[in-house]
Amino acid sequence: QTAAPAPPRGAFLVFEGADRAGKSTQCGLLVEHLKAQGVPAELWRFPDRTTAIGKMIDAYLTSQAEIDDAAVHLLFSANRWEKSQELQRKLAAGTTLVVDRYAYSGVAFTAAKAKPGLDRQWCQAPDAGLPAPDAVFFLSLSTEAAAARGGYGEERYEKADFQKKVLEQFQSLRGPAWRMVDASQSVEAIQQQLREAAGAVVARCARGAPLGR
Ligand code: T5A
Ligand code: NA
Repeated sequence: QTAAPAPPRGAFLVFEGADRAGKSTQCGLLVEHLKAQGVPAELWRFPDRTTAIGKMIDAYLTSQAEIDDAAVHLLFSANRWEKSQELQRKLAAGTTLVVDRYAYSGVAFTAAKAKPGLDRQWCQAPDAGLPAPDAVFFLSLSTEAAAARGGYGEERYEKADFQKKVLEQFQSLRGPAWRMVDASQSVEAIQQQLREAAGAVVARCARGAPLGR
């Protein structure tokens, strides 16, 4: 007996990359393109700073609050869990979600702190069981090129030496769903590649594809 085919659904598209690689720029353009093509699509981001947990994370990132490294790691993960039911409902209803950062940022940024007790395995544990993206578009940009984009901002992690460590962590998180994108190209050239790659994933999910964990 064969299992029933998976029903059609929206695609779960994640964007990752170091700070200033152009994730938010590309996510915004991709959502507008998908909508113009008649594909129901929404822009999401993590951290989602609008929730109670997200407000604590925002205070931490803007240095208005000090939070223990392990505790803030769990808050970032909890921020994904508190959105995961809604995320699955949206996908099941046929909406494609373009998501600016996800659990890979969570692991890479905490593991890059290289603190005892915060190794990669510990960092990955709280996110185990979350919905898995259908594709992870990794915008790849050197720390030097990123810093040249108007310089890093004022937030906690926006320092070149730390960003290098984050990039090393991201490298070791690469999996089969990852698509590496050269983010040193023009905004338009990157967007063109993303539209083609994302279109194929959206079409596959619309034909019915099980959502991973
Ligand atoms: N974090 C996050 C954790 O520690 N744990 C977690 O679990 C999660 C989810 C969140 C911080 O929290 C950390 C990671 C982060 O440090 P955020 O809100 O996602 O940060 O970060 P932002 O500061 O909003 O965004 P980034 O710094 O990551 O920038 P983007 O989105 O990659 O880049 P973007 O699109 O804003 O562009 C940056 C600049 O470059 C220009 C843009 O105009 C802009 O000025 N630009 C280009 N210039 C030339 N060529 C191109 N192709 C360009 N594309 C964009
Ligand atoms: Na951003």
